[in-house]
Amino acid sequence: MTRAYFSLGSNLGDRAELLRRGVEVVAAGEAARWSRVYQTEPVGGVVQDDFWNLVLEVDTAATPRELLERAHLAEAEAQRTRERRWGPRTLDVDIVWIDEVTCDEDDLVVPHPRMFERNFVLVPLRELREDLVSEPQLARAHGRVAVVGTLDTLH
Ligand code: PH2
Ligand code: MG
Ligand code: MG
Repeated sequence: MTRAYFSLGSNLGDRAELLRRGVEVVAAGEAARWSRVYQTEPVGGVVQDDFWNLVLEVDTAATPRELLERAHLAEAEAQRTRERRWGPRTLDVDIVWIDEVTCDEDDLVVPHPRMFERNFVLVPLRELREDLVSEPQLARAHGRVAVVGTLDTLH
């Protein structure tokens, strides 16, 4: 068993519903908890609507590759199309951290190589795991983020 952390983001369609369904698919019945939902400034230079982002924690018996498959399944179910890198999307699911695990493969790099640059990852992650994100790391990260509510109450 290990503990894995996913960043989920949406800026196209019914963001609350897409995030709720994404959490369900990625958790796949395993014990899970998740941060509040944040409205976040798009990172990456493409002009687009703000995202809603959260971080999901799953206590899992799955391998990193099985977790990546779950992430892809959740994105496919959200009918995500990949028109452009860093552009608008119905649902993006990235593995950001797995306790005691590092991976360096073409399609799976853990910890996520850009997580420490991004407030939309660090701020919700810190809600769940203060020990993983230090004050100086937070101070160096970029992008406006603001709480919009909890997944259970948002529409
Ligand atoms: N995802 C990206 C690119 N930029 N910006 C925000 N605020 N939130 C995201 O989830 C996000 C992004 C690529 O996956
Ligand atoms: Mg991403
Ligand atoms: Mg992704």
